[in-house]
Amino acid sequence: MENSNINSEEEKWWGDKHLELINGFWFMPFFIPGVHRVLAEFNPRPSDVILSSFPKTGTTWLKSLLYSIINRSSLDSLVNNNPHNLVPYLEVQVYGDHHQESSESSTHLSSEDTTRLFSTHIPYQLLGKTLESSGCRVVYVARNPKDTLNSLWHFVNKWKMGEEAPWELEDAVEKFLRGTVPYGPYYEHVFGYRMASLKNPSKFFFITYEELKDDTKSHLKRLAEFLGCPFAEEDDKEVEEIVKCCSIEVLKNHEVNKSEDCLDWFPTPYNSFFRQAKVGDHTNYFSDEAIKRIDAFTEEKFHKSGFVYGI
Ligand code: PAP
Repeated sequence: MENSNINSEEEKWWGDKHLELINGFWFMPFFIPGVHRVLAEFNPRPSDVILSSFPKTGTTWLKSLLYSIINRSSLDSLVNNNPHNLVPYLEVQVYGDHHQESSESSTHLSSEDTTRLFSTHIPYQLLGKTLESSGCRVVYVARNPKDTLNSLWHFVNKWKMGEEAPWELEDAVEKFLRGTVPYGPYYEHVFGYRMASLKNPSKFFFITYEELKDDTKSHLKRLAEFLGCPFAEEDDKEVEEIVKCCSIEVLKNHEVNKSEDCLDWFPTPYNSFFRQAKVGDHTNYFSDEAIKRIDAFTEEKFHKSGFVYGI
C-alpha cells in the first residue's frame, strides 16, 4: 500500500475554501479522511472494476455505461437512480466520513457480485500500487483541459454552500494552471494513468471523452471486451440501447437527474452533473488569451512528453 503520510500544506482555493496537499496533489479537506482510508484499507479484488477520472471529465457518463455493460438488462436502474448512486466513489460513499457507519458502504464492500464497480478521483501516483497489486481492471477517462476546466467552473458555481461570491473565470484559469483545484494538478493526474495504461494495457483502459463522443458504440464494445464481457454480433441492438439510455439527452430527463435536491454526501444538486456535454464548449466562455495560455501549458506538459492531446 502507498504511504499516505501528508506533507501537509494548505492553499487558498476560492471564496473561503482551501485545499490541502497530499503527496503532490490537492484535496478538499472534506474528502481527505476518506482518501486516507482508501489508501490504507482498500483491498481491491481481481474481479473489481475501478473507474478513475479527474473531476468533470465524463465520470457520470462512464458510470452509466460501465454499470450497463456489467449489469446488462438493468437499464431501468438508470431511470430511477443517479449514476453516482449506482457506482459509489471509494473516497466518499465507501470510505468517506459520511457513510463510514452506514450499511451502504459495507454493502458495497461485501457485495458477493462477481464484479464490484467503484469510482475514484484519486490520482495514480497515490493509488497506483494498490490498483496494480490487485490485478483489478481500471478504466480512466480523460477530457481536454479547457472543457474540463469549463465544466468544473460551471459546476462549482452551482454548489450550495452559502452566499459566497462566484468563482471568477480568470481565477479558475489561474488555479487550474497552478494545479490548485480539487485532485489537481490536472496534467499530472492524466499523465499518471496514461503511463499506467501504456505499461499495462490489459489492466488499464485509457479513453478520452472526445473519442467516446465521436463513436460511443465502438468504444462501448471495446470497453466490454476489456472488462471480459464482450457483446456478440447479435447483441448489436442491445449495444445501441445502452448508448441511447446513457446519452445525456435521455439521462438528464429522468426525474431523479432533474432534481434540484442535493446529493446526500455533497451540497450540489443532482441536475448539476448534466449540462451541455459538448466538445469545445469552452469557446463560448474563455477569452482568446485564456485559451492561448492553457494551450501553451498543454503543449509544455503533454505534447513535449509525447502525448499529443488537449489543444
Ligand atoms: P464529476 O467528476 O463531478 O462526476 P463528470 O461527470 O466527470 O463530473 O463531468 C460532468 C460533465 O460530463 C459535464 O460536462 P459539461 O459541463 O461540459 O456539460 C456533463 O454535462 C457531462 N455529462 C454528464 N452526463 C453525460 C453523458 N451522459 N454523456 C456525455 N456527457 C455527459
